[in-house]
Amino acid sequence: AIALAGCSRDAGKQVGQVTVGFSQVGAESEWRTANTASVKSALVAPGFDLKFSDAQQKQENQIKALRSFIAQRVDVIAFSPVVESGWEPVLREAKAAGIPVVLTDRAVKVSDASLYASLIGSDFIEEGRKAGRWLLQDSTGKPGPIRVVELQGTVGSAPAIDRMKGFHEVIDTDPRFKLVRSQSGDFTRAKGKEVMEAFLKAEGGHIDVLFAHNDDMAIGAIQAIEEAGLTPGKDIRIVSIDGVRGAFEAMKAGKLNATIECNPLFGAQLAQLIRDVHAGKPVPKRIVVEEGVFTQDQAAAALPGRKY
Ligand code: GZL
Repeated sequence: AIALAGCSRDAGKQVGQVTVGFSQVGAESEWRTANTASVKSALVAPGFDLKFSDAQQKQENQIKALRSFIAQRVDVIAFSPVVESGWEPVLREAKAAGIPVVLTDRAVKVSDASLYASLIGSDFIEEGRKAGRWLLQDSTGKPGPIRVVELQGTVGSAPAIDRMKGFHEVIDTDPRFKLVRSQSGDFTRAKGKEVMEAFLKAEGGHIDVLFAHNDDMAIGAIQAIEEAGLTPGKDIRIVSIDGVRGAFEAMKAGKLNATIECNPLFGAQLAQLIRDVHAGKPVPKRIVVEEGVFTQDQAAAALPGRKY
């Protein structure tokens, strides 16, 4: 019995402990950092043995991590797919190895939905709609044309595809809005600033609104707008998504007009989902995280209570 207890598969693993392999997108934004903290606080805990990997926003690193988790024969694999496509082969390998997969935050495009047990995360199309509805409401009484530039998230990622879809579903109904530029800033402050600089050079002072798929790109763009001698939040109204602390600080300073909350703090829900999947219990295919909308006038009061 003693020899068996020491065998390689379960060395150091307590009875009843769930070994989880988690592949995170990277550390590209404040949102991602908060999400990692939430996942780790829930899974670096009794009952779990967490193997965590950061992919630096590269799909090949995520696929390598998933293959490593399969080789280590973890009990459950969880990951936030950096892009929607290209996952079928490795997900089939996980299925063949009998290892259930949980998607967190972002979706995948696969022909066989049985390749993953559940997706827990936000409804990005609705987040895009909320940004569009805020812009419509904030443009009441304003004449056209209202010239809009858009900083897209990571090319091919579910949030970038869906936020764009939801935003345009709403504003394309109003002929005053003209989308003059739309390009990816890869969800980072640095790239957001760089692309906004290019937009400003190309469009001069003829930009009325910036829609950024996340707050980090909006914060980078705010720097570019100021360096161009314009006033963010006034000369160019800005709406972005995530609701991170930096966005509340920018709104408090009058430089950002609204942020659509995208809640990263689903670690505890994920832990319960993983327990249920491991126990073979039926789980919902889609778990949507609840979230709100925050505007400039609410920022100062809301800031102290923000958890990320
Ligand atoms: C959204 C998440 C996005 C955030 C970005 O759930 O996938 O990735 O909006 C992050 O800040 O980089």
